[in-house]
Amino acid sequence: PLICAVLVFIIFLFVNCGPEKKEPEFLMRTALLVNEDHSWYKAFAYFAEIVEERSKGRIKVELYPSEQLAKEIEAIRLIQAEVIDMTTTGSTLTNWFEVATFCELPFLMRDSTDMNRYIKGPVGKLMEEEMIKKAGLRALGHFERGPRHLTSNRPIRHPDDLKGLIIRVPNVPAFVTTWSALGAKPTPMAFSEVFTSLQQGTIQAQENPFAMIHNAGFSEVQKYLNLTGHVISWVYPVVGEKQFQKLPTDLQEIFLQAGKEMQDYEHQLYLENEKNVQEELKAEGMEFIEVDQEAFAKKSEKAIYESLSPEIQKIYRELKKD
Ligand code: CS2
Repeated sequence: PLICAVLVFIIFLFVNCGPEKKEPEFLMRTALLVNEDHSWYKAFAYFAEIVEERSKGRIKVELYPSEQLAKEIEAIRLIQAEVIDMTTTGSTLTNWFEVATFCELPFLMRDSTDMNRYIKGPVGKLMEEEMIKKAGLRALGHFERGPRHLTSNRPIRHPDDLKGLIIRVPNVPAFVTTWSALGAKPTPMAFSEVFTSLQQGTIQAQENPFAMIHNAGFSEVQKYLNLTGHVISWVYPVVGEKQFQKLPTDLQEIFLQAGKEMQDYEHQLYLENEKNVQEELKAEGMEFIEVDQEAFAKKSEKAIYESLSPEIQKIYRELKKD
């Protein structure tokens, strides 16, 4: 009887010491490039909150900032292997299917009107289909970004000033083509490695929108913000298609609806941030440099066009016409 009593007590302890809350049925692990201060992180935090609440705790979305969980390319592979579940991505998907190049093709889009036309038009539709078919990812919306500019430690006004400059680019073929044609030495590298590499001098420059330059603290290691505005772009918040298909229909609906709300929420944060971010970068000591943008476009246009397959060149010509 004593042994029985002890056993019952042990079982009692075991049952009662478990976690208070019941485990979620679906855990969505999310790899983000940016840190907690960036609008993408905040938008995902908002998404996590509404999804958890509306699913009554059946879905939990866990966020890992600053590429702690995985770098962009790796994150895509891990989502495909169902090890993790969500991330943000865009032109990097060119490594899986070519039409993704239009998310971020230098000197093509002029402004956010062009961008929205692309996203909602045939190119955007094709991209979302290919994303599912070729990369196993489902877009939950899109995040608009500001133009990308070049940062460096010597002022760059004209492509001639780029000679030999080692510049980090994301793992995107069109970026390597563009900066090579412009006379620089592009080096593809994951975002989370950029700060340290700039600090150590293994790279001398990088390019990104204001929000990202600010978020990553590049003003600590870069003096000049050269207003190249070479590309307007967007990224998609994505979930693995297999993971999405495993959700029951009611939860899929919650997920998609929350995705739309995340997009709107992020857009508000993006617009808010754009208002002050330039001043903040200047206050941190960055010097803004006016650039001969036309010269950059002219020098690289042909190489960019020729690097595309005939099928993508055809879409490119149509987009340019409108
Ligand atoms: C980022 C990425 O790594 C970077 O510099 O700005 O988001 C980049 O734009 C990727 O190409 C998006 O797929």
